[in-house]
Amino acid sequence: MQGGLPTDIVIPIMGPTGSGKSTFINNLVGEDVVSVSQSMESCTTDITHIVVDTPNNPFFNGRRLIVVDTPGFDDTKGDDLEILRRIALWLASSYDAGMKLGGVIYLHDITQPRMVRSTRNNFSVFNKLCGKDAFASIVLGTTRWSDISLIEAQNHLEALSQTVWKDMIKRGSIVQQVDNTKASAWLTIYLILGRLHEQQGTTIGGSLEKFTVLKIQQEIVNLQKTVCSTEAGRALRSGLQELLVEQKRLRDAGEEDLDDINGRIGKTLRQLDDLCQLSPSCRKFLKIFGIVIYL
Ligand SMILES: Nc1nc2c(ncn2[C@@H]2O[C@H](COP(=O)(O)OP(=O)(O)OP(=O)(O)O)[C@@H](O)[C@H]2O)c(=O)[nH]1
Ligand SMILES: [Mg+2]
Repeated sequence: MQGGLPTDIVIPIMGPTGSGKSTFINNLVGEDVVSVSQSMESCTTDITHIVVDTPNNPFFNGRRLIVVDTPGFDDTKGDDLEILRRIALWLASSYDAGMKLGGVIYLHDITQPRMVRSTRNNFSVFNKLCGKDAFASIVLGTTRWSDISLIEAQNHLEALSQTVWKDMIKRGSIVQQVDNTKASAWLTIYLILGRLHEQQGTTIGGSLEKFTVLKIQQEIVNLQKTVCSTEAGRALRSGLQELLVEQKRLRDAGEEDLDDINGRIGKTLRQLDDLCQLSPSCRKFLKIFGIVIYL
């Protein structure tokens, strides 16, 4: 990102399509700075950073706050690898430029009765992208509480906390209800800043020395890995594997119209090929899946 300062505090907003990431940012800023979806279609396609005016208080100590709007991984369009590549490169280059990550906000729509496959995939990639050491700097924010009954929302939250979120919560992730208001958005930011101070034993206003580093940042910048061979890249490849299994199942069942599934596999493979240009191990991976011959 151009114009980044080493004193900036960066907080990416992640989560599935429609979970309210762009809405959160607009609430934080107090005006519509990023576009919000009017339907279930995914809306944000580019990674956008927004420099937010920060209050003159000891939480910020004159530092700028930069929130990052990200596209949700959502395998309905098969663009997940490309999205991951862009998010990973953005995170890596900001880390390389010395910008500091305060933590990450992951938003989840609480009206969802269960984790649908795309949401589960999304969370699995997110989880790997962050790495266990960063879990304590993550807010798992739940949105749209007013859209269903309180008891229903509480049941959904309980189910999440007992399953997919369990490990992250055990390792310190903060679970927070995020309402569609400015106050709620700011409270969520303050929770992250408070956690940063807590982690290094300083009081609010004290100088911050240590910041959050995500696993993918370490992997790419410190270990010079390509995106494809990172843990998160591996999680996405397992999505491809699922498609391949489905393709086989359809073929075994005598299904003749395989255009849709073949199209999705072809698109994913092309993205993977593009993503892995520099990585011999990924080329090997493509060869192992000689299934390309079915296309
Ligand atoms: N009732 C309610 N609606 C919300 C809330 N947050 C978001 N929405 C609505 O949900 C829809 C999707 O919100 P977005 O902010 O575009 O979601 P997003 O996570 O940015 O989605 P992508 O950009 O597609 O990844 C919009 O119609 C919002 O008005 C919330 O807390 N409560
Ligand atoms: Mg959006």
